[in-house]
Amino acid sequence: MKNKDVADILERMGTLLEIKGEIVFKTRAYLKAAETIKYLPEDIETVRKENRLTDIPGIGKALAEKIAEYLDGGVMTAYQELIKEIPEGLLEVVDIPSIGPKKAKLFFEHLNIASVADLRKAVEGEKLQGLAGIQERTIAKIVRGLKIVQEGQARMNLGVATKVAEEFISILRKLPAVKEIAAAGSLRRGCETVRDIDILVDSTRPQEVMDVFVHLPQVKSINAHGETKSSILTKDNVQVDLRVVDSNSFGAALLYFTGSKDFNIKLRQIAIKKEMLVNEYGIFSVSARQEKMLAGKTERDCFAVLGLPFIPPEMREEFGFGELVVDQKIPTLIELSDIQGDLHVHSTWSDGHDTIAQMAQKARELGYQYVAVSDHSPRLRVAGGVSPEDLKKKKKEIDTINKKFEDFYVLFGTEVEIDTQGNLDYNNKILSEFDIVIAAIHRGFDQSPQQLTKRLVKACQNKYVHVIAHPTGIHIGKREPYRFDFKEVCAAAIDHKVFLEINAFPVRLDLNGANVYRARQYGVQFVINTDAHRTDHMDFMRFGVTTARHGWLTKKDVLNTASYDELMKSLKK
Ligand code: DGT
Ligand code: CA
Repeated sequence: MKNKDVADILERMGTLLEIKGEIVFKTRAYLKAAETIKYLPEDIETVRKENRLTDIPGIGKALAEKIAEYLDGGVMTAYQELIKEIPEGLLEVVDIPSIGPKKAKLFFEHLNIASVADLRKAVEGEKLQGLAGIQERTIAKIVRGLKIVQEGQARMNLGVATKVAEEFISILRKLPAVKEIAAAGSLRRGCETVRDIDILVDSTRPQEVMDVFVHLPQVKSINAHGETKSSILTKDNVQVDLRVVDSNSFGAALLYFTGSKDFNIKLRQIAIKKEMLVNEYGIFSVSARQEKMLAGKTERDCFAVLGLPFIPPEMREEFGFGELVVDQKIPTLIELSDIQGDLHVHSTWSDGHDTIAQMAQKARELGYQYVAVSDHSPRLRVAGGVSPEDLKKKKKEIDTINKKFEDFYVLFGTEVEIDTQGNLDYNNKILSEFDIVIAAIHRGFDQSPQQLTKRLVKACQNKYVHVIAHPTGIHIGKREPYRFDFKEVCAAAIDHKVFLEINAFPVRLDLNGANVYRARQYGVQFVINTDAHRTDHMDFMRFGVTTARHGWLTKKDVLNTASYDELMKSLKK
């Protein structure tokens, strides 16, 4: 399946043409075609073989020829010609927050900056100063952008990490030599970002497992190839470490390599008091003259000999440890199957790809009782916000769809803009007509923490607002969270019965686990939403649930675990 490769090269082409300064009409065509092919439900190579490329929406004769050339011979002449003129390195330059195609072009033409490394050097050598339209403020933003990207490249989001790990695990699991296999590390703990992937295997034939692992087609380079530990880099530069242990130590190793480091330290302290020793091979008694192994086969056994209940991996963070020690009761954490609906999805009424009917169909396939189609408001023009006139038509469409179902409900929602003063983009009369109102900030991130706090608090005070979406505004690897008084916003949310969102979209995961944990301690209630812009995105719910678990949430902390009737009661303020 070459769909992703074709989509990638078309997207790169579109972006390079943007940098070159081509007309929007032309660049858009490439970007749109890339998006279409990325989500094409069939194999692009089959489409090519059957000469149906021009049947794909948005693909004309010229584009089809380029795609065919690429599929048949592995090169696209037009792309090769273009990168002679506009270096490929600029694709990474435009990915730096606050740098768009125009600035990339300016830097390239005037300073010959053709890569992120060039840009970094130019910034350090103060070469950007004095360029037309580039002020000190802009340079400061670029410096910050470079830093975010560097950190983002060092850590991938939970969605990417899960995909890579599951791919390796599903292949290795099939080997006869593998008895058990599991991911460990930050991924298993449900952290929103992951530096590298740790996989653990139970086997008595480690060499066999290692040989298969390091020679998989996904592997770009081998960092280490040992008897019980190997480490590779995938073609997408993700580091995957594989360790093999035997059955007697599998539980102890899983416990050890799941971490967190802080959690391991606390466990060792508990063990010392009981005259025990904990390491990746097992738990040992050190009181007798001879060391005796007490547990190691399963994690549960290890916890038990330490006198502890089983602590779910998501709860093994430093931030929760105080509570764990004081009160040994482990809450029953929320599960994906507890979720009864998604309250923040978009449709073609704003910037979504799919219709309300298609989103509803997907929600039904997921076994949900309800979905709220919460499109943007007009001020977010880039996202095609819905005008007050169109809201009436949208509502009618929802009513018609709802007539078809007896046990499923589409809610009339909105993701309304909180403007720079904290006012909402629809008036109260309009807001009162929605089933659910989600308020969100999409601009003015640079305001003072006081002003940002004021905006969020004011939104909570509006009696029609039910939810604050992606409360910190983070975009993993692209944008830092905006600064505001978290505690004050939590207090306002509690006072006005507003739910804080755990946005499950992998580049957001906002609130993250640590913030959820904090907000929960204050007494906040939550909702887990995908912010889906197409049906496939609704599958991201699992990452939101993992994040909720990482913040210790139970079913009752989360609005959308409620049945439809309970939900509607909760939404009546
Ligand atoms: P990451 O990869 O930065 O997202 O986070 P982790 O937690 O996956 O960290 P990693 O991959 O360095 O190590 C995996 C686990 O192995 C870690 O959570 C705890 C354990 N571990 C690694 N090194 C040490 C160590 O020096 N001491 C202790 N106690 N545990 C360690
Ligand atoms: Ca790791």
